[in-house]
Amino acid sequence: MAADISKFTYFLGTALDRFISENQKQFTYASGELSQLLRDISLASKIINREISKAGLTGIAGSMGEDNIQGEHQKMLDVISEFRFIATLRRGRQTCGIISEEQAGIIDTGNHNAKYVVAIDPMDGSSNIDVNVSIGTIFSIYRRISPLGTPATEQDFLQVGANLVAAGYILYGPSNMLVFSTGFGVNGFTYDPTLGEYFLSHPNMKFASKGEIYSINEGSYHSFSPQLQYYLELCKKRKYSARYIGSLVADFHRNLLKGGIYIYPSTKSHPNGKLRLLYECNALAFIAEQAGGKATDGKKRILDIQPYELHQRTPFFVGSAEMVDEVMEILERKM
Ligand code: AHM
Ligand code: MG
Repeated sequence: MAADISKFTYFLGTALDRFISENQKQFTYASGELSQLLRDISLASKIINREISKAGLTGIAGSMGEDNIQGEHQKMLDVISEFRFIATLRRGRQTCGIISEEQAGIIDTGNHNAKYVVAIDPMDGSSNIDVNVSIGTIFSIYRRISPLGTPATEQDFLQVGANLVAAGYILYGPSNMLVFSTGFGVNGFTYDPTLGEYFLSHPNMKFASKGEIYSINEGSYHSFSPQLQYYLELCKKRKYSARYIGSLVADFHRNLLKGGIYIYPSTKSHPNGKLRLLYECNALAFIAEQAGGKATDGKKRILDIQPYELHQRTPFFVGSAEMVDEVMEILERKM
């Protein structure tokens, strides 16, 4: 009789590389370039994961002592992650241009014959780096509009989110995860650092239609609209759990797995909220919709917003469909 080894081992799912090759038909233009681009993103994420895992020892957990182009405090890992992504995408040769949270203009990769542009927040939630709390990377991939053989233009990036070819995030948490969609549902891959590979661990991820978690920085309660304050009181009356890591990727990921809503609203001082449309909200809105959830700016679908500038901000309501619908209905009330 064959020995039963199931007690001593665990099942390893499909490796990312195999998943990509087996699902080539799910890549809108299926000529191999987008597959290679996703492989490049996964490679950069492994390098960044390696840097993060020893950040406290190598002295890269702190600040740069400078602000980025948006006037926000820059951490060393913000800069290192951006460097790694740009270098990997440049070498991968599938991207003609990149925009990033850390730089004002388009980064020309020199690969002018490439078909894709990437909008990326290389290190999101960077205020959590110093305290060893989960952080993430968010990426959006568009097919360029400008002609092949020329540098990427602003118009390549100023496309509605509905045009996304693929998007996803990497969560650097207790384990490292890559979650992405090419428009055929959402799949999550967990990194095995001993093998240096991502394996499919969360196939066909779905938002529950409603949940009992709300994620918002309630410290700013007094600068929210009366309608939003009313919704938050409702959440409390219903004894929903308040969960806010302050790392968008981690908050979004938890709500995706458990059901819930993440809100970064407009405030009196920041009428467009804080989060950026092109490299934060669009990608997560795409994932949310592919997982059966919803994402709006409080009035309209995020993926329908026509961008007019690269670093445009938007209020953001994302998560379980019924929760997003309910808050939208409340926001319309006269109070
Ligand atoms: P960042 O891209 O500069 O890190 O800012 C985005 C982060 C999100 O991850 C997080 O949800 C939010 O900012 C937290 O902001 P706040 O501290 O205002 O609640
Ligand atoms: Mg960010």
